[in-house]
Amino acid sequence: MYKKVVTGLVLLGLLTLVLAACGIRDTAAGATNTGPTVKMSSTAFEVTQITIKKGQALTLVDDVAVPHVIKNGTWKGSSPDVTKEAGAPTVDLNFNGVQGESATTPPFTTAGTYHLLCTIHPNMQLTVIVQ
Ligand SMILES: [Cu+2]
Repeated sequence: MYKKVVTGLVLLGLLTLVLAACGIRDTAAGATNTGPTVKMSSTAFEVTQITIKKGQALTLVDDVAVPHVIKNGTWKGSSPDVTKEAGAPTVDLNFNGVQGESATTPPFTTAGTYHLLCTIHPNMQLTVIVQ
């Protein structure tokens, strides 16, 4: 009887160690490939320009219940020009008007200056400087 209880406690201890080790590994994996976050209001990005490091991605968060369609390009007057610069990742993110919705671009792997726009809202654009 005593032996069974001791064996049970030892097994429980081992299980705890294994679970703790897994928890640590999960946290480390989740920390990779992060980059800054830019929020969006109903018709604009919260900043007009952001600087990131080579290899980082950009996470966009819709702060309001308004849809946005984010692509490579700039507004030319009242027309969206969705030309993608050389070296830029292809960005094509759809926000469906759900407050708090977020989406992440592919990583920016080449240093340079790039432009993103929202095809719905005139002059809603963001300059991304990759260093
Ligand atoms: Cu928009």
